[in-house]
Amino acid sequence: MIAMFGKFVKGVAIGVGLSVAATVAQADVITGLKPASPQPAASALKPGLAVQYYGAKLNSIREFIEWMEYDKGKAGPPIPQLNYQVGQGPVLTATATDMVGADITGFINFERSGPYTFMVHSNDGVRLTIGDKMIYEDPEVHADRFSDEITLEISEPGWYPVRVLYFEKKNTSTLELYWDPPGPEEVDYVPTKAFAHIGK
Ligand SMILES: [Ca+2]
Repeated sequence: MIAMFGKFVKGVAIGVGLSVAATVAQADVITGLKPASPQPAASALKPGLAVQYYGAKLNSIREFIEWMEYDKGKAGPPIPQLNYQVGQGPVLTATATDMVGADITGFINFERSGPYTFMVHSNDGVRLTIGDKMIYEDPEVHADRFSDEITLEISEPGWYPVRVLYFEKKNTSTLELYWDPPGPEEVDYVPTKAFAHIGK
């Protein structure tokens, strides 16, 4: 009896494990992202992402969106890539070290089709949208914190619109974007060559 019971429990455990793994795998793959249409002309693209800065004491991405209805902000130097873990230093390409909202826009290039796994490291709030889909949000004040792995299944290579809403309230700030593209590359910051914006 004991042996049979043990076998039963083991069988249930394996069954549950498989179904949980299958559910997680499905939930974690994001599909249906839309490439920019039409694709931006190469001659119009400048390196990095455009950014509009707002001087505001914010507690959430929702507050930031409301703030932007009343404040046009100020354009800052383009952001070459998202690799900022600056402690108490200046936020991104701004000069301020605290109370900054950043509306970051441009394009991200997927050179090949296939699965791209992203990770976001943020402090404070962030919302990442690619190809018209929100792929990640950690919208309130927090210490440095990583997202889970976020896998995008890209069916069509090319430039995709990207928008990052981000704010730093006080003390330390971090905004990093990592990916693991299909192919031989390993996990690293999304490289500068994968970002562009329409320059004036
Ligand atoms: Ca902070």
